[in-house]
Amino acid sequence: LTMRHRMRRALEENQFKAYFQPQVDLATNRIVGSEALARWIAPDGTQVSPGEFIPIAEEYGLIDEICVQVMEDACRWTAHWNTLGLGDITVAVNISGRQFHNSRQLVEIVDSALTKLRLAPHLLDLELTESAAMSDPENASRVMRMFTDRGIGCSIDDFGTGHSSLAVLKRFTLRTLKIDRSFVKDVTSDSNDAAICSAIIAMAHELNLKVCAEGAETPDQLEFLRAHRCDKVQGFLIAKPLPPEDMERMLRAGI
Ligand code: G
Ligand code: G
Ligand code: MN
Ligand code: NA
Repeated sequence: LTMRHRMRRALEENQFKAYFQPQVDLATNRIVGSEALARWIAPDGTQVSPGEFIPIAEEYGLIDEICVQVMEDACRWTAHWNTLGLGDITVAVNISGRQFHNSRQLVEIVDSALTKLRLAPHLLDLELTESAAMSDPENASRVMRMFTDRGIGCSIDDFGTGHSSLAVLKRFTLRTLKIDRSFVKDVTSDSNDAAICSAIIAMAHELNLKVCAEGAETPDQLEFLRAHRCDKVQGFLIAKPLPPEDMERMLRAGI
């Protein structure tokens, strides 16, 4: 069977799911949301990583259909968690540059998922990588405005790695900057990484944006980020991307 056939069949069988990596608010130490990460789970349990199948799906023109499955799964679980009375639980979904370019489709996918799964728009965040945003900033800016007009949040993912123009950045209607995990990795031992992280946090706050750091793996990294008033953090220290049942267990435990 060719890859295209396998993907088609996987789509028909709803094999594309969302896993959830918890995001902790550093001021309160509570889980306040998650990042949804796509997983292709075959019936025998084998998983294909999105790093592998997203580029292929884009090439075959199947990215929108996969996005629908992952977006709906992410919204369904998040809407469910919001009925548990644990406070507002957000979800951030990754969007590829190609989809941002195809904005009519993307807006339809997002609108229909929110309506179908009854998730409040402010609980959804869309993540676009810095490199994708900067490769076509006029379009990115226009599409972000369409989403923010609906109350949906927009974030820049992998911030610091994608040739940002600050002149462009200031025109984006963003909610959050996500510090790339390459800067977090050595933040407690490399003074340049420490300077970069604290500068990104300070700049984001001056621009009235929230900051989420990715890839925290040690308590020292977490304490550095807290001391520098980073808003949110995600990383293996807290949890790896989890199946929804495990994410729900963490939410209920109030970690
Ligand atoms: O979870 P993992 O480390 O395998 O993710 C690999 C990459 O795939 C990450 O850079 C992530 O941003 C991207 N990714 C994960 N889920 C999605 C998705 O639903 N859509 C898109 N476009 N990219 C995703
Ligand atoms: O590009 P994006 O930020 O969406 O990528 C998310 C990817 O980063 C996921 O595949 C996830 O598995 C991975 N990731 C999340 N937390 C950590 C971490 O603490 N350490 C490492 N090495 N990878 C992480
Ligand atoms: Mn991301
Ligand atoms: Na990232």
